[in-house]
Amino acid sequence: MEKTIEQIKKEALKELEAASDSESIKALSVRYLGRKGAVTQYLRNISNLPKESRPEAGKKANQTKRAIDELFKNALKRLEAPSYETDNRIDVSLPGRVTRRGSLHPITQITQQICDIYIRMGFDVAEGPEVETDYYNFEALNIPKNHPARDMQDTFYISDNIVLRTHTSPVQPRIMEKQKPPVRIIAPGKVYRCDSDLTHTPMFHQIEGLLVDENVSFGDLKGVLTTFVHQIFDPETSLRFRPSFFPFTEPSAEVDIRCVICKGNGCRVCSHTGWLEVIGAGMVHPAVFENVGYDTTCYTGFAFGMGVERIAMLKYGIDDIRKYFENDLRFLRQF
Ligand code: 2NM
Repeated sequence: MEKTIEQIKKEALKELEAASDSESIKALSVRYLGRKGAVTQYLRNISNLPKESRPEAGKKANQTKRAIDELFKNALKRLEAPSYETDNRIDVSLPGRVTRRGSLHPITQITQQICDIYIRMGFDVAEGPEVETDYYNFEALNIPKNHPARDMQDTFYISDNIVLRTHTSPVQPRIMEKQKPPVRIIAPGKVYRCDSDLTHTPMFHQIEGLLVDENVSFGDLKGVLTTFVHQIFDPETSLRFRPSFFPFTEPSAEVDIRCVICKGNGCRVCSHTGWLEVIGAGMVHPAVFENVGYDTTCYTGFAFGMGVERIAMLKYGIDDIRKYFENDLRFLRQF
């Protein structure tokens, strides 16, 4: 008597169980499902059955064929899949994968270095809001209503009376309103101006300083800034103080240093002048003291401000300010 399809399946399963590698499973597949395979033969013989039983027998045989095929395929897949034993064994003697340590952004590093120098000279670090009122950003600092800095083209306005601070100076009147002299503070932080080209970004960093006490002179200002320049650049660096103008200081000065790139011989960085402008400074204008309620008959003070990006560019020889803000790790990892 011919074998039933169930018997064929049973035998196939038994043989599959005994097959231990993919080659023998493939051979089994040929023996059962191939052109001359047992299942194929069985299907062919259905045409010899009585007409009434053919559809039922055909259906059942095809189902069984698919079931056997699936079993073979799954068995093959299991054999070929990577197993913990053969492929994923952990070699505990391999060196570990090192996670690269991040580092502080160069602007953060220079900000900390600058602050450290002033902290050692007795200054405290003060901070204030980046979204500032028109009063503290301009009015309290003696910057008149028609001053070009207040123009929409230079200042980001949030509303009529609220701006993104254009300098860190507003921190100074905020502190002076709360604290009587002596005051010795530096204010580091982000500032914003409508400006964007090779040498300007709409956000940049400033550090401003303020010292108020009895008998503070321009000589004290020169001493503090000379000490600062000698510590951040080189103790041999010469300085020069040129007359200038700021609404919040009188007299005012631009502080130049001997070019750190060419040592004064003239190069592109210093526009062949041998000097670099790095700090603005002056004696605090009496109007600023009056705005915060300081007695101008007994107190004087000086203030100064510098751009952190510029100091970092000169210190590290960076030629394009935009490099700070592109987040290119090849640049950032150098610091
Ligand atoms: C500068 C230059 C000169 C400055 C003045 C004041 C304040 F509030 F005391 F009046 N803060 N910062 C100042 C003075 C800033 O930056 C180039």
